[in-house]
Amino acid sequence: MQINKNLIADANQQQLKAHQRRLSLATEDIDDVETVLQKLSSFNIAIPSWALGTGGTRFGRFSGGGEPRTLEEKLEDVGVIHALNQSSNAISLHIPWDIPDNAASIRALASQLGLHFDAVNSNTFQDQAGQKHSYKFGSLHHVDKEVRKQAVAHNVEVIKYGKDLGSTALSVWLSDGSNFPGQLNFREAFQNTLESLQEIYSALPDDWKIWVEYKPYEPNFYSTTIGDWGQSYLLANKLGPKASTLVDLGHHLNGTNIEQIVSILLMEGKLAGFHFNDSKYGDDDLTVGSINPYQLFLIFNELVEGMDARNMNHATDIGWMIDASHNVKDPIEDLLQSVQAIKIAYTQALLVDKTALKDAQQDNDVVLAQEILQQAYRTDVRPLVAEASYRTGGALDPVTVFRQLKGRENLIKERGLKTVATGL
Ligand code: PSV
Ligand code: MN
Repeated sequence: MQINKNLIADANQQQLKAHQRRLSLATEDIDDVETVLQKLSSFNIAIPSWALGTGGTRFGRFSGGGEPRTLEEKLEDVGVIHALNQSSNAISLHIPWDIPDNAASIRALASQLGLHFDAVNSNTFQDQAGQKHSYKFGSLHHVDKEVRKQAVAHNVEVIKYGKDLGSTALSVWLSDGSNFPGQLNFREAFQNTLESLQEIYSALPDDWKIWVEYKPYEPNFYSTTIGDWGQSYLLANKLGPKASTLVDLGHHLNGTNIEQIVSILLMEGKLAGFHFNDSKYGDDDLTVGSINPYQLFLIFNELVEGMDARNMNHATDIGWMIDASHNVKDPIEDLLQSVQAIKIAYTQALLVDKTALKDAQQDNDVVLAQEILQQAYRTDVRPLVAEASYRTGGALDPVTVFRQLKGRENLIKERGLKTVATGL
């Protein structure tokens, strides 16, 4: 299914007057509205191919209707999201969930939809049919060299798929770890991981990067071999300039100060990118901004400050991606909500009075520093986000328009009620 641009324009027309009223109120106190709008318009967040179907837990999965059955249909769904918000111009593939059998035609379809391919993700956390060695006890860290070789070969194969599609980054998340004390020699597991990653690193094309994701627990519950940002950073440093750390917001223990982690990684030039989601307890994979939007804002505040300090391009110098799962929501609606939440937090961070904040910090004026941050956070920037979308041909209100256009009903008509997307 593809969304007709005229229908988006018609829907916008109905909301335009109210939008313009809200916009003029919202921009009254903002100095350089045009710069903010320009930055917002060029900001895009990649959609993971595995988030387009309904997720589940180990207790069950309640599939929705009209889920994409093929990679082509997943691309179409991202095309729908992008048509509505003009901020999701890339898709990130997980191999082997989404093997592009015919790279040329997949690339052609993507570019017809205005999309390109973000990082490709390898998968050595599940066994695939016909696989020689099992990953039950890990992959890149495995005690058996043959298992490590197989996992390295898989990553090299994923790079090849990515090359054919025009990707320029390999994203590696390992579930390698241990379930019980004594199961694993931590030092050897780390060394094995490093050696395996070095082999993968040497297979990277010149213009490629490798992003090393960390996670404290799950599926292993005693240790994870790349369990936190320190371990990932250590590996990235040992690997070299093409390697950096990927931060998935759900991969921290409760109370962790993620904004501080982000700030230091950015300062060191080792922040690869993000997997955005939200959580209350752990790796909950909830809609971005649904639980703790203030934390998201604080993260963006560090990002904007840190990127500006290094003269970076906000839109392209960091890999922005969602990594969420939707057990009870329509995946497309959920992803639209997530992208909106990210754009809201980004806009609020752009509005922080940096000079005043710096002065307050210099004066140890703690109260004023908080006031400055919260002034930006409490600004209703939704009209600016809507305006940026409108100006680039998207919908003023993407979720409402998706519903008005009967997006899901049409997908069900096209694909059927009982479809299940590949993925977790
Ligand atoms: C693991 O929890 C993770 O965050 C990794 O990024 C995986 O690739 C992704 O989720 C998909 O399951
Ligand atoms: Mn992730």
